[in-house]
Amino acid sequence: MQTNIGKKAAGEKAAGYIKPGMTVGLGTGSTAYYTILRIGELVRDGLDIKAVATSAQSEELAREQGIPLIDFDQVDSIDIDIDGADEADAQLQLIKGGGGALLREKIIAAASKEMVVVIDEQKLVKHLGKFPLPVEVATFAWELTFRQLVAIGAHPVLRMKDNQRFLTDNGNYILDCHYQKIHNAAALHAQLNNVPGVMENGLFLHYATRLIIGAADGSVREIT
Ligand code: DER
Repeated sequence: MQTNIGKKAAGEKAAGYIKPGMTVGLGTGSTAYYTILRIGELVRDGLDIKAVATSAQSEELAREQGIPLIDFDQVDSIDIDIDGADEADAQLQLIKGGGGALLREKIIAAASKEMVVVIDEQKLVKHLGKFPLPVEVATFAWELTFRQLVAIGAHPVLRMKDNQRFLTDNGNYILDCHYQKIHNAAALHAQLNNVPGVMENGLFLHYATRLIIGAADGSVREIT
């Protein structure tokens, strides 16, 4: 994978907020990838943490890096969750799910005291919505859920991968919803999650506490 300097800079910077003894949420995607690699270095240098992963992909990477993973029945609370995003605005509202991990990511984010989001500068937007909003739906009667989403103006498209219907780690489908511009994210979040068959949507509105933005020259800036 070609190194994205901005993603690497942001991902590595986020690892600096981890303190000994913390329970850490490991995000998913090509930016959180750099965070997990950096955490692996810190663990090998003696950093004492425990972690939970937001996807099978991140779990595998964490194991490869020697990061101690724990089961959720051992988790009292998560001190810091570090994850990527597909779009972020200056109010720290996010669209996530480009990697298909949104349901697990939101469960972890909601249980975390802090959520540090790491992005390349191109993902910082004035208005959410240009990136299609991922919506995770049950496979049962997904066509009916699809039609319900059409009826509320979501412009859904079933996500495919290698000419197959994409399946999330949870065995669900993703419908990517093309809004172009989202005017009232809170209202849309409620409307989508009110549709029977919808498991979760990729709007993360009240979780992020810090946004780390990496630039192509390797510099980073933060919004809190
Ligand atoms: O699926 C997700 O929400 C991931 O965090 C992902 O979309 C983030 O994107 P990245 O691969 O550009 O970091």
